[in-house]
Amino acid sequence: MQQPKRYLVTSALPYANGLKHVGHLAGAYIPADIYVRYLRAQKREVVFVCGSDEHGTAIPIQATKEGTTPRAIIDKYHEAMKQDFEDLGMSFDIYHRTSEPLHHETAQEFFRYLHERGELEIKETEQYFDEAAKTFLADRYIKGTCPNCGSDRAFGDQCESCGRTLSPDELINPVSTLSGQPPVKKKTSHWYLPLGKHENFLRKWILEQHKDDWRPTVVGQCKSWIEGGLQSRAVTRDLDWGIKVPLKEAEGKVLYVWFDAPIGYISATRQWAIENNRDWKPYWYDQDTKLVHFIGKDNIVFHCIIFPLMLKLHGNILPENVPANEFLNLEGDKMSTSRNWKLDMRDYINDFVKQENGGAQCVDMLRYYLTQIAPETKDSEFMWKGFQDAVNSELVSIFGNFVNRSWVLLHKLCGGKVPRLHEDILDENDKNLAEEIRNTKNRVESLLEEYKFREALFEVIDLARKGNQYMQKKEPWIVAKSLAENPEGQKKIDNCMHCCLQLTANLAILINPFLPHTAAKMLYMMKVVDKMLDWENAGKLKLLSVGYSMREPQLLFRKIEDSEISAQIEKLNNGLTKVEEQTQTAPTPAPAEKPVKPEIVFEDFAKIDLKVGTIIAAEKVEKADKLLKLTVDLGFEIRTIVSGIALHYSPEEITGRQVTVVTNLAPRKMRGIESNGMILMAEDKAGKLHFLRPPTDIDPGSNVS
Ligand code: B3M
Ligand code: ZN
Repeated sequence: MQQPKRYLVTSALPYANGLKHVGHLAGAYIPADIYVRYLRAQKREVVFVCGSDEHGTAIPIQATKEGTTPRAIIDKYHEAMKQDFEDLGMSFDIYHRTSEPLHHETAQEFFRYLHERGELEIKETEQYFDEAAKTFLADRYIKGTCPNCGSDRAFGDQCESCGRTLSPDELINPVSTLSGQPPVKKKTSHWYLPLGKHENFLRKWILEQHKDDWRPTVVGQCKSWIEGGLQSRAVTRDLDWGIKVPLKEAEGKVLYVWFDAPIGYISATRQWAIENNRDWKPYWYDQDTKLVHFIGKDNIVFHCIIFPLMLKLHGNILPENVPANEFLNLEGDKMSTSRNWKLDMRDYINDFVKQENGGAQCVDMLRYYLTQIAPETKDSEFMWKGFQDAVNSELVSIFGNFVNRSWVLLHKLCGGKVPRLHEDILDENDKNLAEEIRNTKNRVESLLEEYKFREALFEVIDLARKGNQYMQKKEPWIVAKSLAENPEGQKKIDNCMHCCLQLTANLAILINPFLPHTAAKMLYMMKVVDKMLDWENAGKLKLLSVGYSMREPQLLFRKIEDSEISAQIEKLNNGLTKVEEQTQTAPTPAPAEKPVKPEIVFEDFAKIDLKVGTIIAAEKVEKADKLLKLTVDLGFEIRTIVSGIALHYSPEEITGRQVTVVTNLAPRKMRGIESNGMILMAEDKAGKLHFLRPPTDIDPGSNVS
């Protein structure tokens, strides 16, 4: 695609049913914000929209939990989320909400259009109905026993213990959560989007046209959906919270939340246009618009298959890219609201940003760490210690240190004014530095255009690192000591400081999309206006004029103390125990067996051959949703091992991982595949399986004993 005329960038609309955590922030918000800030610095025309998703069963369920009305819930969490995003520097052009009349109209018009053109199917099905409460039951309102793990805490859409996606019909002994009674089946009609009918379009558009420019994880998920057979999807529900289906014959029915929510991007654009006296239509109809959706991986199907199909049938443009992120874990475990194992944006704001030594620098510290660990290609891990390291040994010791040293030395050795450059004595180091600045600009630019934010940020920090190395080679403070004997030395000092300052100005431009508050502070110290941050200035070496005076230096970042980290870890663990104690009263299937198996002698143990192996390939086993077929490198040979971990890991995320293998187990056939060994796994309380592996990679084939 040539340069588009305009950009429309969206971040997933968060459900207004609770505060959002930093995993959400890292997935759909910070990357979008970086991208948009970069586009704005490029002077491209861009609108960045987001807003609260205020429909769906999640809302009335939360209302019941809090003993209030759905309306009160959405008002409360809409305001809270909006504030949190603002506090963390998200620069939406509009943060809208799907409860607005404009959105209701937009979504109803959309539905009517598809309906009138015959793009929707009507089907009669039997669905669970609660006779006491006189209402059809949404999947979430039905509880029962999980057919997969036996937990009695499974819902009609998903099992909370093993995570398996369910349909209400799969539940054993279903009961309604409203009345506690077993529901009955009753006939009802719904409108369906026939995905199967459009398989050719979807295949072509995703698996051919976008197979190279979309992230492999995104294309992979779409592929398995398409290959799995595209079923028609109901776009209406029997529910009283939501947008009314705009048809007489649809009394008591609302649009399915996943039908209306993405249309929220359109209504947000419309609202933005009203407020800014602009035309919204080109953003949704003009092929010159580049539409990019930033989301988390759990929303891929909706943004890559269902919504694009809706857009196509409605005559709109399609997204150019959907850079979805994988998940962010916290301290070695999945983030979870129900278990309270999470870090809410609000908690970080209160504990860091709003503290006396906090402020904007703490916002940038979080933005930095979340970008550095962004789960772009696989799940990643938020570790408090990692946060501290990133801040103290990168932001403070590399970036902050370079900027600060440049400033301090400028005041000490050059009277606080930009010294001139003496071309006659420029040396290799000076020239290399100039070259590095230009190259970094180009690299950061192409990485950002490819949505590789992690790598782009690394390049910026690396440039600061090179600045430090340059200064270390030049040692202007040593030259200054012998100025009395060697007055020519001042020229060397001038050159060094001149180059360092031009580098500092470049660093401000390059860091701006990632850490906007830091860039602003640097501008203040340089006494220059915002205009300097225009992207076209990056790579230039005459950004600061000779003789220009600078302010006294200020530190860009503070250090994170050990005590702050241990306090956070303690808080996390305390929060977790509380919730686990509460849930212990619920009858969970207790482990019946004794914790330890009968005693064996050493010789028994020694019979088992354990070795470290590396998974070099993995794929799903057909018609067996628990099994993965693994190809494992054992150093001395390559083996096929079938392992029952498919519900816990995707093939992509485990390829390349080291594992412990029982290598002398007799071969066993599973689903027609011969398995030659077994992978050791540990199971945690929640039933999640974890690999046992060396802390860092070692040679495959190494013995384990
Ligand atoms: N509210 C789901 C979520 O927050 C949903 C996204 C809608 S984006 C149009 O994960
Ligand atoms: Zn289960």
